[in-house]
Amino acid sequence: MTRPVRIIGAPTDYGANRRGVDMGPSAIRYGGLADQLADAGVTAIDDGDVEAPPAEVRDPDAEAPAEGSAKFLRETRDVVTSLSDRVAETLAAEERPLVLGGDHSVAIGSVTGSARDADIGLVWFDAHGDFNTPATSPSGNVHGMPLAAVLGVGDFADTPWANADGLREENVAVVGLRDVDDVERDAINDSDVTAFTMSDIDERGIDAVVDDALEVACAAPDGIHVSLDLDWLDPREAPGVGTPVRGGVTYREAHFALESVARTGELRSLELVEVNPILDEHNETAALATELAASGLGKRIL
Ligand code: Z70
Ligand code: MN
Ligand code: MN
Ligand code: MN
Repeated sequence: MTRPVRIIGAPTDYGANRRGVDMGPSAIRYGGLADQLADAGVTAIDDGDVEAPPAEVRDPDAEAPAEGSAKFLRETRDVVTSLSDRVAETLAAEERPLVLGGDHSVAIGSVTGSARDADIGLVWFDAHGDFNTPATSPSGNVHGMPLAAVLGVGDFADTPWANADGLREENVAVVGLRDVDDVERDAINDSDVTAFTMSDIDERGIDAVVDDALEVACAAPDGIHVSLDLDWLDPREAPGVGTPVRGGVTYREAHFALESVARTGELRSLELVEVNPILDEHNETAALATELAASGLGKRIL
């Protein structure tokens, strides 16, 4: 199954405190995405970006959540709603969406679009749990909430535009955790999501952990969405991210994980988020994102 890939940019940092991740889609394209995909033998069509006005011209509190804090909620809803449509249309055309963020709140659009009229699995590679809700968030930053949002956790149960129809907690795996808030930890443990920390990877190795994560996700019948937050990697490999956290996976471990994704033959949609060109060194994090996409999309060495 070598479906053509449709690239869809979502240049936002509404979810991330104006840190520069809105320039991610440009940096990833400039970092050699087209060449990497061609090398991987993938036919790619670039669909441009969804519309996302700069944060400066918007009011972060134009729409307040029922309880707690969620900044730029109105803007986030507008962006993820159009992204969700584009992802669903891409899949309906038998193409494979490759979404470029943007902060991780864009995953609400990617996942809801991918899980429209389909029962999908989800693998979430991230240093963070992204399992806060407006009521539990310490920051009000929506990029700390997208996984809870698509699963309808807490107040998100009453936020229809954020919930993914064809996604069950039983088919979700999170890999690489090392920075989780206390309340968030309880919520993850109370859920049916399968979560692996960096300590699990230290103990069992990347192969065993990624195999388990893929088994959880691939149990869903209609393929998997892979959401790759570049802060999953160690900041030595990926310095250009919104929130660097020491102790992440290595270059080799990351490639191995994405190669394992490709080997399942179940990849339905992919996204690369939280690339921050302002904090990057010579665009190396963006270039690494393009390499990892190629691995996930089946680039062969021999
Ligand atoms: C913290 C919060 C965070 C990045 C998610 C951090 C969230 N748990 N940071 N993704 N890059 O504010 O919710
Ligand atoms: Mn994230
Ligand atoms: Mn993260
Ligand atoms: Mn294996």
